[in-house]
Amino acid sequence: MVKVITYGTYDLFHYGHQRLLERAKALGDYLIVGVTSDSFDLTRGKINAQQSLMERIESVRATGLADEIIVEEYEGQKIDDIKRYGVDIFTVGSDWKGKFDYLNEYCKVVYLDRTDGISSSEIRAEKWEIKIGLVGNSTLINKFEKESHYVNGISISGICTTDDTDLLDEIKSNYLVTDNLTELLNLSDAVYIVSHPTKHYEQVKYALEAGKHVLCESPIAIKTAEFEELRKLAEERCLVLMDSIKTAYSTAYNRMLVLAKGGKIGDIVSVDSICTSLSDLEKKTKRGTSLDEVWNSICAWGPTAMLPIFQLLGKEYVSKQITSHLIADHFDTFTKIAFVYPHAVASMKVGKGVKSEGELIISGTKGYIYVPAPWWKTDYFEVRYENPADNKRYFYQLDGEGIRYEIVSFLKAIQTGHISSYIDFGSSRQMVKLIEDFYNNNFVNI
Ligand code: C2G
Repeated sequence: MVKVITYGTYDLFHYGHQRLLERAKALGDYLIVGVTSDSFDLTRGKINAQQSLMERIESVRATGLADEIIVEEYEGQKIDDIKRYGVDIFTVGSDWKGKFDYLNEYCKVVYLDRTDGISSSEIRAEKWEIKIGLVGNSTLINKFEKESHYVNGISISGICTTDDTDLLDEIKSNYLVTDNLTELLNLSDAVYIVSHPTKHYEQVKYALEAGKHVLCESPIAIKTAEFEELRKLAEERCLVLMDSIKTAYSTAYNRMLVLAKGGKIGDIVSVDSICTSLSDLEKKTKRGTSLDEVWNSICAWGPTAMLPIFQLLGKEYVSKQITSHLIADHFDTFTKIAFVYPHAVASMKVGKGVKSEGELIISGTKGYIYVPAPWWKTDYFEVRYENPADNKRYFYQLDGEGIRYEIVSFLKAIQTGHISSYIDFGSSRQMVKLIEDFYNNNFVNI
């Protein structure tokens, strides 16, 4: 019996896949199809398969061509599979020509001609091409544009900015750059807003009223009443309004949450997060930018620093104290918030004019999780115990600081109508609430 094996994602199963499987089957008597898992696809750069692993397996099963279906989960699995199943022929489409020659050592390798004119990427792009306009004066616009190329099904419609100093030249020359939001909205299905937080409410509202989906750099507003109003407006109009915090989409961060919640360190008793950066404030001060145009510490870092606290301990803290250091009477170069929960405590320290070790520590009754600086864009963390021999280290690839996964989530939310944000509304609301407290002078000034 000649055993044949082939692998693929098989997203939005199409004629090209069908033909490949038919010819693969014809090469022998028994066909094994390896369908890639979502996490394996992530590590090989395929980030926006539309269908779940189960749906993709079901498409392959429905062809009736596969005698056996397996899941491909890790780099190097092909060799293990070939040995384990006694495979005679490995086959794949000609778009991979040469890439799998190394398998010749274990079995025969056959590249089958790829079917022209059809691909999952094109189907995704055709079905869902979403035009996103970028709004604001931040360098995050450059990052967002760069990351957008990794996600198919979206294009950038232009940039609305009142100060293009930080905008890359190639972006200025390739896209419409305007200071007129209406002009940009007319060309867009959705917007990413990263303007100064004091402008968010007005711009988010304007975009939603124009029927556009919104991804807004957190905080969405600086008053809870405004946040609630925007949320209601989005709901009424069936539009997506998503809070943007890239860390929420980092693989290491999410695995860390699961381990912490799963009891790996026992009961969680304390969460301590620190986020600081000096360069933005320094650069803008030198340039003479008004402080009113610069993100202060609580807005720039507050939502990121609060994220693990709310996601691990919930939003129902018993008390909190905000302490800030101000310059020019209103701009916090440093803020600390101490929280007390019924059975735990938490603290966050954020700074735009104060530097510290940007680490995250989650303390539990059996051990602790240590995420080294800069924890908000880490690919690595450790679970540590009293006996160092029990310590475990975890690595996960982080591409594009999480931004590209965030874009995928936003896109999926638009396409499916289901919010697939990793940040729940309760957390977003609580972030706004604390920022509102700060603006209402509910803090100790040091
Ligand atoms: N294919 C094809 N013609 C097309 C599109 C795809 O013959 N128009 C083939 C591919 O070459 C591959 C199979 O169909 O053999 C599955 O394609 P994908 O779902 O795109 O999976 P891919 O990323 O190519 O995965 O490690 C190698 C893989 O797992 C192959």
